[in-house]
Amino acid sequence: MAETGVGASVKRKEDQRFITGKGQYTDDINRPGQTWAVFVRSPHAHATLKKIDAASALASAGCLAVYTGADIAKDKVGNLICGWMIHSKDGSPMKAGAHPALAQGKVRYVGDHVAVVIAETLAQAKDAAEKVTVEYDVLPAAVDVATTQNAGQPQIHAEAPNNTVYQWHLGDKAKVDAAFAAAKHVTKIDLVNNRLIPNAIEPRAAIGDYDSGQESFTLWTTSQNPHVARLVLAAFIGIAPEHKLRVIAPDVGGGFGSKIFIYAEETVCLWASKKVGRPVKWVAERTESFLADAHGRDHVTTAELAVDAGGKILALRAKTKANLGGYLSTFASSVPTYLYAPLLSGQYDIGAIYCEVDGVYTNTAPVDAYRGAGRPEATFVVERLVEVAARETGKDPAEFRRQNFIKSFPHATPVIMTYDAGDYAACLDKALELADYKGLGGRKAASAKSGKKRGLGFSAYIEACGIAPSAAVGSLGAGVGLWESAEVRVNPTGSVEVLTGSHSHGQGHETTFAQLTSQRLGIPIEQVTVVHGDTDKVQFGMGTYGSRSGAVGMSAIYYAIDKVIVKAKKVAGFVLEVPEPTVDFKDGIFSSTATNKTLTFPEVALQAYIAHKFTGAQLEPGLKEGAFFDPTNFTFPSGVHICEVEVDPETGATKIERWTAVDDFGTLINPMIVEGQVHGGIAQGVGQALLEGAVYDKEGQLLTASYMDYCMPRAGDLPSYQVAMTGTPCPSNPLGVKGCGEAGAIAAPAAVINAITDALGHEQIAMPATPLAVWRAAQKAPTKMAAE
Ligand code: MCN
Repeated sequence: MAETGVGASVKRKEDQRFITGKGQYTDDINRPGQTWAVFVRSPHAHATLKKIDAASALASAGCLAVYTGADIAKDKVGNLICGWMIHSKDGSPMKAGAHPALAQGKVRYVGDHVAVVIAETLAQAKDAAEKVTVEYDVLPAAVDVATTQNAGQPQIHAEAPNNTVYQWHLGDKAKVDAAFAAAKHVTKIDLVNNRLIPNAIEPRAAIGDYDSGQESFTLWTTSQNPHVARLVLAAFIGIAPEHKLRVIAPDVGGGFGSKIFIYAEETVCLWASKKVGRPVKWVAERTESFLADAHGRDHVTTAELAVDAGGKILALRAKTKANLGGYLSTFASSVPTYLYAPLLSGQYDIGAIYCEVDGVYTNTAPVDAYRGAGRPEATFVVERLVEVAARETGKDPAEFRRQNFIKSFPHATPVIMTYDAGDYAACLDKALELADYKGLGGRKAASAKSGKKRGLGFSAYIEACGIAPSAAVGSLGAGVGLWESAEVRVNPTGSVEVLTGSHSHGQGHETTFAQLTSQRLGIPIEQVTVVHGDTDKVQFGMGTYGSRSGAVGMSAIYYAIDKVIVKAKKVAGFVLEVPEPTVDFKDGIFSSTATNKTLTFPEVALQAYIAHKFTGAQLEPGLKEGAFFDPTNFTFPSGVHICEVEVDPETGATKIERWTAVDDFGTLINPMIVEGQVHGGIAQGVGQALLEGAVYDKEGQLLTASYMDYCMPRAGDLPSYQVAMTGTPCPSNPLGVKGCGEAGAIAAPAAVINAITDALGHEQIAMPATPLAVWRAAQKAPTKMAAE
């Protein structure tokens, strides 16, 4: 059992079907009588819709219908929602404009949904879509997050004057101002956290299918949280009551946040399937994904750090403008507020923190959570500030960090977080050793001999994940609870189905959840199947994001298993004819001090269903239990990543020579899967730091709408990572698990930029540090640093 239980690097069960082409993705599913949807999208960033003429489209071969915003308004289809209420510092609620699934009156970004064309085949739908004539009155566009609030800028939503959705703040301004006034040294930096476009391997897709006999709908969709999709589509958008709507998210090829949200396309496919009386399928083409998937990041920030004469950090303040795009996506408002500012204490004991965030509309695609969601932005602010402050005050960056680390737990920060457990110095020590920090000087000298510049950058990140507890997020404005549910169904022969409200789309849940279950029930891992992603099978669930499935989802399974064991012991007591309190269960065997007989788990399962050894009055037959788990706190994974680069000042090329990651994810269920999560996260963080960046021109045209223009990291851009773990168990869940799914993406950007600026000798470089940007920066004279 040990080789498949908790702590074992079991190969992923699900990979057999994925690597043999047996996965079932939404695009693999086809329904009898299926039709195809193609969306007519706005070519303008900001325009009034004057007239939509669908006559020639409707006359074209195979075209069945063309629907516009007027049709969904007539059918009273509700608007798409943003489920997190943010209040401005003056107490007023955020100012959000309507977000219809098909544009009404106005379009607000290139790619906005103007009409949907439904035809017999995809080719016919595309042909017909080209024949829809739309008359636009083109308006000037507000595109730049830094200036969209300025007087004279185009107004995107009448409800949000100056394009300002909220002016939010967190922390004690007066205390921070006083600390800055008393500081010996103040470090000030301006940062841009570049806009990213999620690129899951599988583009989004949806099939809406209305069954007139049952008066019910089924939606197959690429979702990370099918129950939340059903709830929103039922309760807010009003497609159908929940019991008449089944949402199935089958195999999903990655999401990274972009598939949390409830988008226009799935809403329209569902609604249209009833109108045309046939299933309606839509599959995004890659350029549609670039244009209309929710983007990530896009902050402009000024940040300052106050330090005393002894090198102690006194205070931090930050002012951020966060781009929310042309409409508020499902969780957009929470990302630059409660997922960002509460992490501005980093791993440091900082007495006072104050952060102001303006959430603003622009004529760009909606911006929402993308791997890390707010926490990479916070880490970038903190770790750039700390690095620059160390350099400016002549301190070794590692020792400056160590001096300011939080050293005892629990620790309440000034920004509403209570860190539960950690050992930051342990991660730093291990990382310094693995990265051969002492040998850096020699390696720098060797690089210099060949005309190259070598630099090393730290990122000592912290994140709050395992996103829950319901009461806490509720008090901060969330519209939903963030617990998780599980059901453990034991079959009469002792095999087990685990139904979970989490959703796996690359994270290996079918393996790690089975590891826990097989170990605790003492049955082979092959006897466990994990079921997820279907609202008709799983009772309810909040889905996967915020690295919550291990800490919250698996904990619900843990407690459901507890209940199964309690019941199974009762069954065993009857079968062994011993008092139930004497029954012990260990490694799959039921025993009792009152008898020398034993029973295996499958034997007890069978007896639970046969029910011959007890009466119905004594015990309910069967063996199936469920649990909802709501933790008492977030989990706080942390770690130290060290990136070492060599920059060629002649070409601007940056080569990552070494990457050391030492992370604390508490108890590890499957170290191999965890390491894989770290690898993937670092790759995304390196992508942000060196290569990726969405670019809109002044008119709001997305210039980076294909892989020709938007550069994803490839294997050759990445080093071989050196990954190690420390482990302080998380006290707020029974497994001691902390989330690992976003850590790499949170840590990496600051490590890369700290390394490049170390190599260049000045701080003047923004992300993405492309060869052109680095070459330009390399032409600037290095700043004389205090340490020199
Ligand atoms: N795990 C473990 N031991 C721990 C912590 C986690 O063995 N101490 C395991 C878990 O059981 C799970 C995996 O590691 O199999 C990731 O767990 P967790 O950190 O809880 O994250 P989630 O499963 O909730 O996944 C969400 C997270 C997020 S928020 C993004 S974004 C992301 C990520 O996972 N998107 C991904 N990793 C991704 N990986 C892939 N392949 N595709 C995505 O879209």
